Amino acid sequence: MPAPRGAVPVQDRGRFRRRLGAGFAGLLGGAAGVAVAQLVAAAARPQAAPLVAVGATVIDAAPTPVKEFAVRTFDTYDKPVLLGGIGLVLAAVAVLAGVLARRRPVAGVLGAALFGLVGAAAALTRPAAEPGDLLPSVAGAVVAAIVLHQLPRRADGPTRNGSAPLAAVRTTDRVPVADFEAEPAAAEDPGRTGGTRRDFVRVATVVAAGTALSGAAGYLLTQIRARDASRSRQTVRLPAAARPAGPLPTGVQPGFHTPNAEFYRVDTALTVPRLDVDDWRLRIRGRVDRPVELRFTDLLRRELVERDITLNCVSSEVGGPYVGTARWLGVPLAPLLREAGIQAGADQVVARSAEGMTIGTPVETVLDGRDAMLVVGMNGEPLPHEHGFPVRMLTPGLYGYAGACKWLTELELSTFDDFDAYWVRRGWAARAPVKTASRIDRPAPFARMSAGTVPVAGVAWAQRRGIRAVEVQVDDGRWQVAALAPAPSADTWVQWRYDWHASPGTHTLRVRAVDGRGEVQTGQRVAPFPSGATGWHTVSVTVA
Ligand SMILES: Nc1nc2c(c(=O)[nH]1)N[C@H]1C(S)=C(S)[C@@H](COP(=O)(O)O)O[C@H]1N2
Ligand SMILES: [Mo]
Repeated sequence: MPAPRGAVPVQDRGRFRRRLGAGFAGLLGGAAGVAVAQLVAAAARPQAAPLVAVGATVIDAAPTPVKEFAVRTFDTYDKPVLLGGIGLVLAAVAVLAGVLARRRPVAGVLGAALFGLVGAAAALTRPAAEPGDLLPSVAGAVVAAIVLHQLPRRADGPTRNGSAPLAAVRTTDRVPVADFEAEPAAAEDPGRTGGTRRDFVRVATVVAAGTALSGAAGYLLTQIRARDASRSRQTVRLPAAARPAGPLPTGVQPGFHTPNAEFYRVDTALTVPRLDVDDWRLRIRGRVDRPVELRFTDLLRRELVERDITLNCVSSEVGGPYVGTARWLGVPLAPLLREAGIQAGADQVVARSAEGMTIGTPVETVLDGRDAMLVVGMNGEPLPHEHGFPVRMLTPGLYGYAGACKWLTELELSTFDDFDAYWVRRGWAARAPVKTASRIDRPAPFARMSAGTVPVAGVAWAQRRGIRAVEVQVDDGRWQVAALAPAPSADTWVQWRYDWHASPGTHTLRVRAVDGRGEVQTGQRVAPFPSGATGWHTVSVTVA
């Protein structure tokens, strides 16, 4: 190396800069690959996008405690956090591939191939995968491979043996000491190094522009898809119910129905499945005498019922937010299954969804007279996409993971011995009746208020059994009976209220319910896993 004495720092800095450039080139290659993969997926099948498929695979593979931690820590941001994490790992790998590819372009190709393999493997092993789902990953990998092969070495200028890595560079017998920026040595021959840098910048610019374009096109396609899907939803005209729910009993307070936009959402879907109602089919198969396939219009021709039903999630903590009540319009499920002819021994209905969820419901709960239904309407409109459009299942009295499959596509009559549904495989209870629960909504935790009469209010629920009474305890005092608003049925929550004569100081408010069978809600604190939380909701407040 003809590096002059004393110029070592400059040379080091030059090498660092070349590596920086190569790392940046790697990042660009990764970004280009992802953008192209997303674009191809947006055009073909959104769920086949490598980021989404890898994310979904991570969600499915994550042990239950990790999932719980993620939901607890990040709440509804768990999915963006997951995608962000995957993005960071990807970026790190891309930078590394770029740095290595500066001297060995084949390393860049290998890095890209790895990216493609992981993405394709994830996409192809999704429960609802199709062979074509490997295309987005392959397309992305090819683009990333080309960029990672061509760009990082251009960060380097002419190589040691004098052969220029690109035609535009004039050969020289001198190794550029610093070619990425106008360092002293480079300044001696601005034409040569300028050419190298210019070529790197030119290629990088083209790649960046292509990446941005692909990204924009992918985004646009996604928007168009969403618009088409919402059009499909808008074409739906729901018939009136043969058995409507009727007006709410007088005395029911505002807020009884949870508006669709505020209804909690719990699912494993990284992208909301947006199904087209005309393409939708429901197969009823398995241990039935007459398998059937139904279209959406077939469902609407049947007798529809309308019911107020409270739905809640098993993963909700005591006092947690994953509970809501809606007016559901749907097709009663029991007659539908009976028509298909349930065979002796079948004790589990396995519901499958468009994105591959499986939810197992005891056959007896569908047939015992409760309003188990295939829901098509929610609070007066077609089901929102987030809540399972066009059709979801709903089983009053069971937690959502055991009876409320969204984006429903198949009902298989099976047995609990033969099949473990998604959450059961992850340790959650196979049979999951809702536990009696109550919640204080007012006052808010740690609220400050002045002495006098303070309304304490909230909801209590024990679907199928109903709520007989709600009691409130202040500090360690006697349990006081709260006033209950009427409820349309045992399948909904009940609004309660207790007028508390608050005295100055810090106080603890506690609530418990008594279900329709006279059983008092247990105060024993139990975590949501594996069959639902128990314990009394407690709120501390300060009275001035
Ligand atoms: N396809 C599908 N259906 C699903 C789920 C899911 O992840 N995928 N989650 C279940 C769970 S755990 C609950 S609590 C309810 C929540 O329904 P919601 O999001 O409409 O409130 O949907 C159930 N149905
Ligand atoms: Mo749930």
